[in-house]
Amino acid sequence: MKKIFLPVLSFIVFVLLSITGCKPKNAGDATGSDAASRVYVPPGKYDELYNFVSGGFSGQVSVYGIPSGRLLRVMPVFSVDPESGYGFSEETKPMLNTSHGQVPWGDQHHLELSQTNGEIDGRWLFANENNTPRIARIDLKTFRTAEIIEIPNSAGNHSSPFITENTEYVVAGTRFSVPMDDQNGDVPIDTYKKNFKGTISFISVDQKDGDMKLAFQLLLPGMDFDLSHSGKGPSSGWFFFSCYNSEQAHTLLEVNASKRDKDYILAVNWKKAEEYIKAGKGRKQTVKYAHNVLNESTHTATSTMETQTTILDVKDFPDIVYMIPCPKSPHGCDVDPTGQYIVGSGKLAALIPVFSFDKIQKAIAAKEFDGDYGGIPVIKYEAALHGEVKKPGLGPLHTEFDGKGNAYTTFFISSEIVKWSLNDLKVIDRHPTYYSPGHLMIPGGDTKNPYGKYLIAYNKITKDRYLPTGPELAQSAQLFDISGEKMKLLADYPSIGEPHYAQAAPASLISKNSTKIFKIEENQNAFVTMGEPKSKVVRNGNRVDVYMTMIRSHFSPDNIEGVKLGDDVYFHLTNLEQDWDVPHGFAVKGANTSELLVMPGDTQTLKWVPEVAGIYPFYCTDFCSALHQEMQGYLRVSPKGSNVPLSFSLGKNSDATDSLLTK
Ligand code: K7E
Ligand code: CUA
Repeated sequence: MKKIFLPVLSFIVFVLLSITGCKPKNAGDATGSDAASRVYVPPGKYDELYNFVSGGFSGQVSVYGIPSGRLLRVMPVFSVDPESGYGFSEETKPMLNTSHGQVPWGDQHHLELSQTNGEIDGRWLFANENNTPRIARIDLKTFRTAEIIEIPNSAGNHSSPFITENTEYVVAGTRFSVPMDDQNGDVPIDTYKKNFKGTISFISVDQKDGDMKLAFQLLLPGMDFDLSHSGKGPSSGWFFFSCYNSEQAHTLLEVNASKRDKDYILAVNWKKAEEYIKAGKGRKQTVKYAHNVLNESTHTATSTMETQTTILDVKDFPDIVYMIPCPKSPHGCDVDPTGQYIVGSGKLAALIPVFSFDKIQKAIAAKEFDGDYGGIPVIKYEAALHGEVKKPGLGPLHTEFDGKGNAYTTFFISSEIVKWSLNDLKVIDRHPTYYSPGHLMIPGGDTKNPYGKYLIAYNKITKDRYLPTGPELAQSAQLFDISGEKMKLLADYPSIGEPHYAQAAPASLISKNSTKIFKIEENQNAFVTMGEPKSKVVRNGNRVDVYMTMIRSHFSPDNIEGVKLGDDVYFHLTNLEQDWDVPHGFAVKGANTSELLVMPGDTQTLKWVPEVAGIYPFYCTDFCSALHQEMQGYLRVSPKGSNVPLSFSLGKNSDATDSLLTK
């Protein structure tokens, strides 16, 4: 035991030391001379591409323009957003419901744009959440989170949400193996090998409205699934997942899951699995997971607790999955645009293996196996191998493609991007990154048709790239020009949270569908106020509903009396504007929630429970007009049992008392 332990440990120490010593020389002036003009987007002009970037531990997704690197928006997805009221308003609270109750935060790593025939189609953006396993669908008409589905039998939903060529499925592989949800999970941790299982979930996507459904799950031996990509072209109908911890360790994984020379890439024949499901195979399992959907017409999300999943134990269906040995602790698992080559990036490997789909198929047909792993046939490494990229760099993590036969891989430890040829597997170019890149992204770089002009590296370490901001620094993206033989660094820009994977698409694909306003006459929110004359305040027991409108530059009503302690007050704000870019905000003193930012034609509701009698001002938070500062009002709260009648008004300016000013 000790023999293995020490060399592995010293290698890891070396790796860790390398991480802190990774600053390349001449970090200051690595850009080409025309870099400024290449990224300059003049005032009033649009960027060429939308870049959607995962927010990591911020739980959100940000949108940048490329090539300028300008931040266009942060879209709230898995974390509450006090700026918009997402997760605080009654309409959006259900989006963050889970089987564990309301979860206000998420860890968001990977994004996938929807595809048709293996190309980006600009309809939806899918996002994963690791910690409380979930997948979100963002509607690219509104840039709003439209749906979130929780995934049962999973923990650390990392290998997710990778999609098939026609967005038939979004997949989700569990990082942590765990006891299945319908089993007693109260087991000793050292029974990992017996009780802990891995799963891969296939979530189907309705092609019309995008609605997600947990179609089926594959049950696999306990280990960690890390990343994945679907096949395309010849490998259509297949999916590839990197797996580490084939050692099945449950403690000190940095050592104990780094022992074997090779872990695996799991090849999944999902078409076959789908056939079994259609034939009624698989075990129905009772589970509990939330499915949250935003209704476009009511502007209101609902959360449904689903109770069933269908599990295919791959032991019983041996022609669904195969293991391909892959050195060593693979992270990225990337499929080239032709669908022929599968690239595994072993974090601790000194080479990059490239597998050939044709060879994998031949090996399966000829049963060129090297035993099995938990009942899954292991294809002989050489039989599946197209070839190895020798001495590419240290710590390969992720690979994307330019559609011209080249691959680009990030190297975390040697802090560089390496361009190599898929054809002869020779290194063509290398360029330092500042510092330690994780993912990289070429627009469309994981599709059949990459837009191979730019490459963006998302770096894990920022250090001295920007003005210091104390101990906490923004993470850093770096834009490269990859149109020529050599990569050229064009720009650095900070990013939000911790970016992992990203996607990008030509701007025209998305901007043409972008919603400008919600049509007020189509607003079917249960608490909409269709015009100022309909505004009102209604008491029902201790519930007070305020049907309030917003328009430049007042609320209606703006004076409310007769609310009492013990009441629950619901402010239903309808923004009556029908112009692009005229939101109004709403904030009331002492609210324990957030503001609401209400878009034109939208209705949003804030629940507020007053705790002390008195006068509570409310006001518009968004500078909406020259008289924005006049957009305000008062709410009077009286003690419990008071006989102040419920009343509301707008523009009644008579005075019950003499003003001090006129005395
Ligand atoms: Cu950051 Cu894709 Cu979570 Cu690699 S993962 S870096
Ligand atoms: Cu409405 Cu400011």
